[in-house]
Amino acid sequence: MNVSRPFRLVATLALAASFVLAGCSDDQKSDKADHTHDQVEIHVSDAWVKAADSGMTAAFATLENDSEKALTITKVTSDASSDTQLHETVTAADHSSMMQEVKDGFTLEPDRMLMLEPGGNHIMLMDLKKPLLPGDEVTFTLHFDDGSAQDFTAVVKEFEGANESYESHGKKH
Ligand SMILES: [Cu+2]
Repeated sequence: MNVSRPFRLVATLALAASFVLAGCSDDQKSDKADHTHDQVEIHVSDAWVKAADSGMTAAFATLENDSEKALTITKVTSDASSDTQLHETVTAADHSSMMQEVKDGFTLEPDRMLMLEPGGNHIMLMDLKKPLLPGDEVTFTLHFDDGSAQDFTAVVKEFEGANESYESHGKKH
């Protein structure tokens, strides 16, 4: 199946990366820091958005911090929505899950991955400007706490799961 392949590849690379890191010398680390100075520091893969006609939807991706320092994503913006938020899924006292905005953003430690996925952390598009149809591409900009920013593109897909949580979430706003 096509969809599962990139995910498996990323997971395998991440395992390999953490294994190599354990034996990494200081020289190699400083080389890498110089090398990535002016380059993309978050590696984004498997980026997609749940198709929706209007209102809210969510975007998901695998983010990997390729730099040597912790990076905090303070906000995400997109042309597709007038209001875009970073959300986490938490378990309430009654064991139901609900989503809420992450006020402090997402922090990625060096060489760590952040999975944005249905039922977990995600990017919430609060107010779509136009319908997002399967196959459309949406550009997002990640804004970091040091003032830098990075774009990535996500493809729109049909997704049947997680409808209930998105709807209950919407009533809170
Ligand atoms: Cu949400």
